[in-house]
Amino acid sequence: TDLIINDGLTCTLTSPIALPRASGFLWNRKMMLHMNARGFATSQFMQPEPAKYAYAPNLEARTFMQPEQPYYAHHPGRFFYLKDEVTGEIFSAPYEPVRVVPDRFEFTLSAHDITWRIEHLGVRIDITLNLPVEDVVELWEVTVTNLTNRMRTIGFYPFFTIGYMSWMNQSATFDAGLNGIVATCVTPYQKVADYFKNKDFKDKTFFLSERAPAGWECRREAFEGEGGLHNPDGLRDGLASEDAIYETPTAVMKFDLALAAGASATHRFLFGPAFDDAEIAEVKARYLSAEGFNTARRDYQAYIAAGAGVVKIKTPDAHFDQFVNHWLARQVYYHGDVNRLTTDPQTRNYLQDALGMVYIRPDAARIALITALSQQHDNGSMPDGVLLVEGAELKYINQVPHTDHCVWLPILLDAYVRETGHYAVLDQVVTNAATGLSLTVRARMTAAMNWLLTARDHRGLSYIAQGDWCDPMNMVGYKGKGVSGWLTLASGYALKLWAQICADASDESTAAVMRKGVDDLNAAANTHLWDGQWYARGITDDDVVFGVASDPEGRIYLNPQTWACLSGAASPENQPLMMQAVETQLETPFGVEMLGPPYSKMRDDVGRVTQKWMGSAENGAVYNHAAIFYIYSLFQIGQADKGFELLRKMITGPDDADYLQRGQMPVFIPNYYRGAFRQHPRTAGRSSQLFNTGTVAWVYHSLIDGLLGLSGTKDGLRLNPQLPAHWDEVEVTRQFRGATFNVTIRRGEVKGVTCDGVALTEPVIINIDSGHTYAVNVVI
Ligand code: CEZ
Repeated sequence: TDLIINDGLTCTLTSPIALPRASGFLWNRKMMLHMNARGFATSQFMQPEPAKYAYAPNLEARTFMQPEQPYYAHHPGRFFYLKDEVTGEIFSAPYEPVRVVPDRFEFTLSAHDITWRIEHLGVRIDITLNLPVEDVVELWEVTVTNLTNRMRTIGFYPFFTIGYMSWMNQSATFDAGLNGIVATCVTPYQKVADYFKNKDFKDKTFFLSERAPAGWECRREAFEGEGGLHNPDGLRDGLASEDAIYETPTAVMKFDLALAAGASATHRFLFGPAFDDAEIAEVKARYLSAEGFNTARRDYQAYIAAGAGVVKIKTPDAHFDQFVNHWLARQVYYHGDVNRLTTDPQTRNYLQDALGMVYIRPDAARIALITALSQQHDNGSMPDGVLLVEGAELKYINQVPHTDHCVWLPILLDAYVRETGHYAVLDQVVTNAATGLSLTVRARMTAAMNWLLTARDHRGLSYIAQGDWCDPMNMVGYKGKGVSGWLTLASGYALKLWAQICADASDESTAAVMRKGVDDLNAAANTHLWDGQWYARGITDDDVVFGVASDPEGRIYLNPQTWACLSGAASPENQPLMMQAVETQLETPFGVEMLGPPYSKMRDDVGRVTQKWMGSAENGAVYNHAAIFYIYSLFQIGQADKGFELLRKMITGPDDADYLQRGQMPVFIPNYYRGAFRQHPRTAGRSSQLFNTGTVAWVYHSLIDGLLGLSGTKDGLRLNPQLPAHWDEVEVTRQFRGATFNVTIRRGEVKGVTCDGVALTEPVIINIDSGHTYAVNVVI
């Protein structure tokens, strides 16, 4: 039935109703737009904290994207009503608010734009949405074409919702000079201090047209009238061209199109926030023309192309290739280049997003590492968030003490030095501006690892405070005694990586200390957390071990098993036991769940995670971030078949049944698919649609170090592919340290590696000549 047509460069959804939450996203350095196939939108821009320019129709708490983002009839969106002025029939593109299923519906995502082609009543509407690289403005181009062979008179009504801007002051008017509707508000506040903070805010929302409209309306209620959004009075009675004066603003314009047979008309619009009319006029001058749109598109394509990543693949699984070749790097780049559009990213997110950047723009990864280290506390611990702009503050979750942030430092640094060979970074001096302490990266790393070693209890297990990687695991250790099994093992892995980096950098003495630390951590975990078939998740303030066979809920958690493989705590005898337990208790057709069975009620010695809906997010969803840790670890222990099987499940499709169940297009990996497969199969697999996730950095990392096995070492490129058994041949183009490697991996009798025709004794290519293209054959 071809619900989704995926040709790699573009991905098209052909129904407005089969996947009602299907979505794509565009971003630039100052804004992000999450666009739903039916026309609903969630957008934010930075000033410098996240803000909106299109609001809900009622006063809302400050919220941006949510998992399984709920939409409703009046949800903010961008819509185009069309009316056949002869018959009076109406419909709206892309689909909302009229909800007439058109004769043809195509919602198409590419790396740099979002387009629709809608056909109905003998009219075609082609809609293109672009963002520029620098400014906060949406660029909309709409072409209406008469598909019949008679003359048509069409009323064309772009309808951009503005919503309830402010209870203090809101209005909107048509500005003939700008040729657009400008809504104005005062961001609500009460504290005097906020007046001074807010006074430079972009409190205007503009909707500009390139052509002069025949009519307009700024009042939401008047436009909708008694007919409502599905059949607004404004379309029946004509637009009144009235201002909104402390009435909820909207932006509707009317254009009378007289189209001969086959003729079309193109309209361009701008939508966005501004400080004042002068700024709107500037944005208008820059963009609102065919040339302005074209320049913006070219620049934006170049921006996206700069994030292309370091591998292109051809495997027996074309659907997998399309995701890896066209979409994966883009999502990694989004995270790493704009830090999820926050001014105080969680330290662990910041460092893992930078892990992805190692393969996209290694310089940016290094800068992130240095920025994070420059905010390290003098005792070696890391703050909960990294402040990125002057005046930023730690907010929300970053006010809750978590103990894992140091773990992510060596994970990032290891990937960075192996990819770039730039070990000199270890000697870079980093000064903490707040405390004045100057130390080398090397010293700061060791201090962070030593902090992990000291923040442990009498058993040698790591304190959890109010959370570790799992944010909502906030009540295991809030009294100061509870410990995290995962963090104990993750600390082991972190120290193991740091030991290796030190050894590679000829610092054997630190390496030895770190290896001893790893042994201690692993021994403590094996003594106190091994439960017979798997590792426990932790021990509460009241000394209750949890995540164990005797627990009716939360019996097994994925993360401790994963990191026991990474740290080396899990013996080769125990690994298969754990894998078996994971397979029978956590695997689902949509991937592997992060704990099971999900909690059905509050466990107040575990915390908020147990209050989330079962199978959603950390309470036993297929939480892809945890799943990809597991996958990475499987490749590390040579379990390529299971590793690939689970990796492949992160991408939806290509069969319709899977698309329908998950509701997600195969263009990004969401933070979770619903779990609780064994309790609630009806909803299992449903996508969160949330594209903020540490998953994607680790997907890249897993491709490089695992599946494709084309990882950096100190001296060169190591070839250690781990293909699933059902793959016989793979071709990869790998960029590495300035050189290009065309690698063919195939199964064969005589194993070994040749490089430019020469057989290698070790599977490592050294003395790499940047600029050279190598031909590499690997027989496995
Ligand atoms: O946030 C993510 C965090 O950004 O959850 C991960 C954590 O490692 C990331 O740092 C696992 O807990 O309830 C909560 O506070 C949740 O923890 C969410 O905020 C969660 C969201 O799903 C955002 O992706």
